Amino acid sequence: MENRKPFYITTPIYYPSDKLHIGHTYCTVATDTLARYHRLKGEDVMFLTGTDEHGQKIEDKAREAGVTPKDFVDAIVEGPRGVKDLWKLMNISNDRFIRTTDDYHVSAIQKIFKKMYDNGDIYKGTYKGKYCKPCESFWTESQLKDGCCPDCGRPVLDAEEEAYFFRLSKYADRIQHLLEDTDFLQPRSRVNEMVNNFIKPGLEDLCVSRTSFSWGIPVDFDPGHVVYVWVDALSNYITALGYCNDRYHDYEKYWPADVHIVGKEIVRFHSIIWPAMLMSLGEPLPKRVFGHGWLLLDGGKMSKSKGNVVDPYILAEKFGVDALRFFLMRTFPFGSDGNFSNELLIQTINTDLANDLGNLVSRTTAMAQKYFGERLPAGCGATEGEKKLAQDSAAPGTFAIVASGGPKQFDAELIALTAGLRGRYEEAMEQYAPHRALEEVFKVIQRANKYIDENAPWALAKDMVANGPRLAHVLYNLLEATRICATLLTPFIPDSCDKIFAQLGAPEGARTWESAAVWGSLPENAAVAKGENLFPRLDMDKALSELEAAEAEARKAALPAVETEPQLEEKVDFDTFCKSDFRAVKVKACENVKKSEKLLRFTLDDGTGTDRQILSGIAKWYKPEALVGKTLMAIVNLPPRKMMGLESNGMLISAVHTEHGEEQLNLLILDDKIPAGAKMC
Ligand code: ME8
Repeated sequence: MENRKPFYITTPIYYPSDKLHIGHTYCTVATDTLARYHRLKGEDVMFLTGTDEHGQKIEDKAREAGVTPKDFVDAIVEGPRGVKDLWKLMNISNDRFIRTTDDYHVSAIQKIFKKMYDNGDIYKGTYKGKYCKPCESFWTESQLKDGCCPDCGRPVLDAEEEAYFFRLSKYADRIQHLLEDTDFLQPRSRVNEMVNNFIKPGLEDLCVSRTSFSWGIPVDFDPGHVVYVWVDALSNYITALGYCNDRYHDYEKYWPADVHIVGKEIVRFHSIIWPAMLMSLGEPLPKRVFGHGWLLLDGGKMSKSKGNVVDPYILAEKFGVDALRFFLMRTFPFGSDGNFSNELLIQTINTDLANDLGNLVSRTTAMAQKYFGERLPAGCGATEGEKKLAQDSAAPGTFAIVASGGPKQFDAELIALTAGLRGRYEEAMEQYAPHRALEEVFKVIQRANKYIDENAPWALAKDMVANGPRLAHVLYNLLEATRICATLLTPFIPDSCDKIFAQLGAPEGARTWESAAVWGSLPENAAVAKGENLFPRLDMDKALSELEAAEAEARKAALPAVETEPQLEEKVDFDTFCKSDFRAVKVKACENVKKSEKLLRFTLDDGTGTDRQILSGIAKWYKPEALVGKTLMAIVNLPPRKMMGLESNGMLISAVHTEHGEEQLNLLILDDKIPAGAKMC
């Protein structure tokens, strides 16, 4: 289709130093919802996401894991349950995926760096200052908060090395104007933060190369330097369209971006450094940067190092992808922080999806089928008067005044509210407030449920001769209101809306943006088919405990399969070793020690002719009766010890290791042909 308006939208490119969590999922689902909304409106959308794969942190992590940095990131990006798998699972509709290790991006960055160097905006100097490794950020002394990184609060390192600098200071005035006098940065509250914290104290030139590590894009005219990871990362938005490379060819079509969606802690990079780089390159600036809030857990930011991340795989597998997508968009106002909790998730599913939306769809389709079979009778659809009322009510802000009392008023109220929905929804979506758009949709859904109660179709159905036409009209109105809500919910819960459309019998033409503003677009004779229950109600306690079990299982699976204690460095001389008397012993009797959960009491034949008693804390791993008759290994010259009032003379030898975080113990069981008392040496 020619002449469609291009719309270019991006997420940040994710840093694959660990698996992604629900916070990353939030950001990508929000961007996906906006991208789908623009597609619904008929725009020619380019939706970009990807991964930002260079930098010291990844180099360090790869070294710890004993693999190359490229193998390390490959596993997290392409591997099972990695970044790409997660976006597939979450039904993310990105048109392109960039990896900053892609060849075309690497060579484009070298050209971009050289361009800025050639035009005098990059020069060589010495970097002295502070560096936060986890954030890959340089800071000046004055920017630190209590001596630590102002973003993550962690300690910073002293850094001094030869480096290239970008003349950020040169662009300070233009950037201040961009932030203060235009709509470039949203929400507006983020502008003051940028201007007061970064621009007013004096914008310093930015260090844009490093020599102390090598996992980055080399500066091709000065080997030994790698390009600062943020210069490399930010440029993804244009290299992925073909800027300075031949891999893609749609820079002219899509640039400047309509919006970069980013988290609040990286607004600084997107609203100060990125525009300055583009000014230096002589390229147009993105039209907008939107800084969303964080999902918090117990009031703090989720992070792998704090061990408080929420795994989106577990939630999506347990509750369904659409339920999770919906929860993220419905619950947290997009520009602010929000507290994540499993209770809130379950509650939202029950209230909005099961009670409100699910009930509306299932009650409406079930009644249509029960009273009329597959299709409503002819003449049940929108009247000319209702169509006119809908048109009059469609303009945002207007709401028709309707006749007082009775079925006509119920109809008019439902129709007027639904007809104005698209306008109110659009206004919210254009302001990056998907939560408000959903609020509007749910007002209609709730009104439609009330309309069922007001009209009591089950009572009308008692006299089909007298009430049949009225009943059919009521059901048509309900199908029609549901259709419009489902159309506008498509960007949020695409798969569920497809199922709703199938149940309503809505043809393609009645699923469009245009038809969402036209009351009566559903054909009267649509084939209604009651389907599966889309959102079953959850039992809070049961769902929570199942979730906890799944999370515990996943935590366990993430632990190393087998761990053993490191070997001791300290040497023991031979004579000392020989002082330990290890003997084969045969188990004559074995029983649990009363009142102890841990101890087993062994009666052993040690070859001396006198029984030996040893107590051993291994009840967790062995049933006493299973050990009788076995030949074990014991050290027999330890001083006696009392446990639970019983004397233990020696210690049984066992092998100990950790498996998925749990200690495992195996007694050393010897061949039965070894006689009791045989010395071990
Ligand atoms: O910042 N709640 O990557 P990243 C909401 N590579 N959003 C969250 C979040 C949370 N708890 N945790 C993370 C980077 N995010 C850079 C971007 S772009 C040129 C380079 C968001 O993987 C975070 O705010 O650390 C950011 O927008 C995104 O996830 C990627 O974070």
